[in-house]
Formats: sequence, structure tokens, C-alpha cells
Amino acid sequence: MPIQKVDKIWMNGELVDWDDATIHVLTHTLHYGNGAFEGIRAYETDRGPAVFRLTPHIERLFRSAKILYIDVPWSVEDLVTAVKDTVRANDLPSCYIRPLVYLGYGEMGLNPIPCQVDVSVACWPWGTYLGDEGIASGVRMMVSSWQRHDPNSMPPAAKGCGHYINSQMAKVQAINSGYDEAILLSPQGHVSECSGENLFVVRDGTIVTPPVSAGALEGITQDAVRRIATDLGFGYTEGNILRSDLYTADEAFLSGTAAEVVPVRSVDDREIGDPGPVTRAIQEVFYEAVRGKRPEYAEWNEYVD
Ligand code: PPE
Repeated sequence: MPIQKVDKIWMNGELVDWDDATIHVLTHTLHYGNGAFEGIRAYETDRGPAVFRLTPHIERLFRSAKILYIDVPWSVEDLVTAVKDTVRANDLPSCYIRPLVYLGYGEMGLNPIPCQVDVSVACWPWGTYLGDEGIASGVRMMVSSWQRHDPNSMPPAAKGCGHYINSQMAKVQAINSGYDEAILLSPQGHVSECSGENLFVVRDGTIVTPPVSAGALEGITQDAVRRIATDLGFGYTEGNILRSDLYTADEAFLSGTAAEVVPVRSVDDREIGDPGPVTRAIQEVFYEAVRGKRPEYAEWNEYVD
């Protein structure tokens, strides 16, 4: 989906014009992939744009950077403010927000430590990631032949730029094979997650999602699903899932910032069927919560003004 241009991008403390937010071709991260990013959404509410769980996203960005030996030259509060300033400057009722910590121009070679650390925050309007039809009726998934990376080679707890080569391999394979999205297994053979979403299966009213140790990112939407599911009285647990558990699930769904909460229609051509009652109930509360319509989750709405 083409990026829709807006007015301003925050770069190293300044709001610059969209067309001026450029970098040198010898930028370190462009060559070696070491950097960290976040994907965040701001939703339209009666009180103006509310950034969904902004502070936890920025905190995760700092954890990612720490894992990757990157020292971010700003505080969490600074970058929370930077995101709000960027959304406000672009006057968008809702948008996707992409903070990026990258190693800039000035050094070459594999040691990242001498590199200058640059930070940018961009936002733009971005519709549904897996399609409106996907949110309504579910997506068709395949288990990829590409494995999720091992925690001792590319730590999945870090949302590192280069980590996403793995996701891209799986995504392209899935699309070329006629599916909407890929599910990756860990090197130990457990279900890990999707190319850019956490995965859940429902069996007898209990929701199960793979742990970080199976290669899953600690999703912020996943954590919101945990709260909603628990509040609705569903069982919820983190645990290992086998490929066959996907085929025999009563329901399955994905969660992620870009994708939001999306039902799974089938896995490897085994029909799971129409979105079931657990998925529907969670979706409904989630979409009300992000739009500021659920006082019990008010702390999730971080307003821009
Ligand atoms: N797993 C992966 C691998 C992942 O990339 C994401 C977010 C998640 C789980 C869900 O995490 P959270 O957004 O905190 O609930 N993926 C981001 C990037 C997707 C992209 O295509 O780019 C996102 O959804 O913004």
C-alpha cells in the first residue's frame, strides 16, 4: 500500500518537512540492519486522536535498543512527546506511527558502537493491513517453510530492523502460494507467530498464545487481548502450540498494531471457519477501547492534546 504523504516528520528533535526527511546512502543501518522500530496507531476519538498504549510502545523501543547495543540519546518521556508532537503537527484524526532508532552516517564496519544514533518519528494514514474483508471474515494462513529465528541468534524480544528479513521471506512465500499471511515455527518446532502479528488459538473457551521463548514478540496488542479476554471471563494462557493444534482449534486469531485483531479462517487449507464467539467478543471490545469508548481501559488512550 503506497505511503500517503503528510506534512512533517520528527528527526533528531526537529519537525522537518516530509520531503526533507532524507538520509545518506552510507547510513550504517541501511547496510547492516541494526536498528529498532515501533509500529503504533492513533485512533479517532471524541476527544481527538488517542495514541493506543503509546508509553508501552516507547518503552519497548528502549528495550529493543538495549538488546541491540544501541544507546538512545533521548528519554522515554522525550519520545512520547515527540510522537504526540508529530501526530499533532500533521493534524490527522487517526494514523499509523513509525518511530525508528537507527545508526547514522559517519562510520562503516560491523562495530556499531562508534556510530551516531539517530531517531525519527513519522506518521501517515494507514488503513487495514490485512484488508477489511480479513477483519470481517478472517484470513487464510500457511505455515511457512521459513523458521522463526532462534533467540540465541536474533533475539525475538527486540523489534530490530534486520529481524524483519525473516518475516519478509515468510510473507512473500505465503503470498506467492496464494495465502494472506504466514505462520512461523520456532527452531524447536513450536508455533511462534506470524510475519508481523501474534497468534492465538481458542480451544474449549481458553485462549492460548505462544511465549517469547517460542520466538514471539511481546506484543502490546497481545497484552491488550490478555486483559480483555480475562475481563470477559475467558481462560487465557501462554504456552507452546503445535502445528496440529492450529488445524483443530475451535477458533484462531491474530493481533498486532498494523493488523489489529483479525480472525483466522484457515491454516494450511484446514478450515477453522467463520470468526467464532470468542474472537468476535474480543474484537468488539478492542475496537471500542481504542476509540475511547471503554472507561475501564482509559489508560490505553494517550491523547495528543
Ligand atoms: N509480532 C511481530 C513479528 C510483529 O512485527 C508485531 C508488530 C507483533 C508481533 C505485534 O506486536 P504489537 O504491535 O505490539 O501488538 N508488527 C508491527 C510491524 C508490522 C509491519 O508490517 O511493519 C506493527 O504491527 O506495527
